[in-house]
Amino acid sequence: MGIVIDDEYFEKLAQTVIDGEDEECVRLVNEGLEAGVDPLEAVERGLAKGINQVGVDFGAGVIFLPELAMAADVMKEGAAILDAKIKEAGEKRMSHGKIVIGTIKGDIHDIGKSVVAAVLQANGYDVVDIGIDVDIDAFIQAVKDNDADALGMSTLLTLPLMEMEKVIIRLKEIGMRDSIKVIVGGCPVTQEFADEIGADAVGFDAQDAVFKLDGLMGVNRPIASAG
Ligand code: B1M
Repeated sequence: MGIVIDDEYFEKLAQTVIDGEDEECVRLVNEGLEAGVDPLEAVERGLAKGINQVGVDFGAGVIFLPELAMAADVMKEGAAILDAKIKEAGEKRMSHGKIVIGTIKGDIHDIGKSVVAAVLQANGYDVVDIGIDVDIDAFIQAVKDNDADALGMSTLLTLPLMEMEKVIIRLKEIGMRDSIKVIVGGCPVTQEFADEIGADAVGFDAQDAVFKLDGLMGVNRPIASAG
């Protein structure tokens, strides 16, 4: 009998991340896809739930960096399969605009940024993902090279947060600020912070990033959806 996509399925998926069980994670992801699971739901209700629990345990000193890293590897493996499906399921007809996206300098977290990139792509944006630990010059160069309409910056760390403002200041200095929309995101990024540094919008999760970018780019759609 095939697998059933229910609360128990998402809980099991989350548990594979918590337990660092990569093979079991990949098996559940693939079986879930065969059974018709929505890939974004599998990320959000399954993998992300697991990694968030791991983050809480790490923050509380219950687990340490090796366990955190192992859980992250499991999450990455599962998310890579699901991100590919999210992109495949996306609109292929027209582009709503081009966005360069990366994680700011000093930060190597890439899972959330990659999920956002996949969901934006699935929703009709051309996405240029320039990776992690991206410095000011690299962001600016990528925007120029790709003639981008928007720039997305992600971080999960509090310490390098001001790197986002430095990029915006550089855009102003070189006269490019008015020709590009800037969206920021990641767990320490609040609306107040985004306003303070002069970003155009903050995305609180991947779907919210689509919603906010649509607003900035003047895209109207009944429902922002990856499916
Ligand atoms: Co790190 N880490 N980590 N970590 N890690 C956090 C962020 C932390 C909160 C854990 C904790 O202490 N509880 C803490 C940060 C504290 C702080 O600064 N406030 C922390 C720390 C301290 C660290 C190190 C410094 C640990 C150390 O070395 N002592 C180190 C950092 C090194 C560095 O970057 N220079 C470190 C390293 C790592 C790993 C490498 C082990 C691994 C990352 C692996 C990887 O990415 N390849 C890791 C992980 C996995 C986490 C947690 C547990 C999970 C992050 C994640 O992938 N979430 C995290 C705790 C937590 O967040 N619960 C933690 C799942 C992902 C789908 O969600 O990334 O939030 P998220 O993305 C969401 C939204 O935020 C939003 O949409 C995404 C999809 O819904 N979003 C955007 C994100 N970017 C966006 C951009 C947008 C719009 C929306 O527009 C452009």
